Amino acid sequence: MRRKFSIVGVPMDLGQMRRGVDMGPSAMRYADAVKRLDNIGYEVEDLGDIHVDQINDDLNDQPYLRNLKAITKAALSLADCVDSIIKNGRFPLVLGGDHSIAIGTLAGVARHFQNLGVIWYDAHGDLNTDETTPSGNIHGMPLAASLGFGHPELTDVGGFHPKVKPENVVIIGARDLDQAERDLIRKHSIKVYTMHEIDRLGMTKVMEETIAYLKETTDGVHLSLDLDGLDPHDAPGVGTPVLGGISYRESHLAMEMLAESGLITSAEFVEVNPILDEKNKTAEVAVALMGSLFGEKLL
Ligand code: HAR
Ligand code: MN
Ligand code: MN
Ligand code: MN
Repeated sequence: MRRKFSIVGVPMDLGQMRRGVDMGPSAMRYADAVKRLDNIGYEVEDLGDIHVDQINDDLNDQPYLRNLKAITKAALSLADCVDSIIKNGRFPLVLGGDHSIAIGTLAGVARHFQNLGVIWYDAHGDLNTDETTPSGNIHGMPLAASLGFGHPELTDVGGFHPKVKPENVVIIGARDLDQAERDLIRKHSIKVYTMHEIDRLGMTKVMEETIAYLKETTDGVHLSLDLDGLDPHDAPGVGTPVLGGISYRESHLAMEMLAESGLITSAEFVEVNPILDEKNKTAEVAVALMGSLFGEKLL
């Protein structure tokens, strides 16, 4: 793993309807994200936040793609930022913001890999398009967009698509999938560990299989960790909580196994909403998981 980190925040809340998730980057900084990595022994720089327009003026024009313009504009800035972080030989760590930001992160990361792997740690598939979305919220679309499915303004951020191939994606923690998302998963044989497989196999086996699967064919792996992948008891500060999620300890185990694998080449932590949180608990959980992901040991 690269030894030098660059942190960038994306104060984005336009991909969904609940305000406050734009304060996620501040909440994770307040929970000492920088110090956590510094203590492990990395050189860390905090680049501050990407600019996000604070207007919702396309709300009524685009009911199936709310705030499309502001979201794609921020995605392009983020892609350029992530691109230059990697060019500088550093590890990009992106703090969200709602999950729509992954479109920009992956647009930046994918310029550097022929066969990028993606671990999508989430209660949701985020595999909707403007034609299937039940909500019009773009945070339900970023994985589809990165696979090249959906509106061209989302799929072609950065000027190319797809950013990732279906066979290089692993979804972990899914428990709230729309029918069109299920159809897309089957059609493209995307590997998914739903809560059923996590219960049945245990997180150790799930991560062993995930790591072995991605190791085969990928030349880099991006971790996109939506805090709602965790159970709402452990991560209450999220806009779309779903009961029956991955526990705090299982999540640490997953991160520790990823650290051991040395596979992860970029990461983002998204959907932390401090307004909905209990005393910044969810941001603290996110930062604790960063600790494990980047090699912190208990002993
Ligand atoms: N599938 C639903 C939709 O498309 C809900 C998506 C909620 N997404 C997130 N990100 N919180 O995972 O609107
Ligand atoms: Mn706002
Ligand atoms: Mn998500
Ligand atoms: Mn989610």
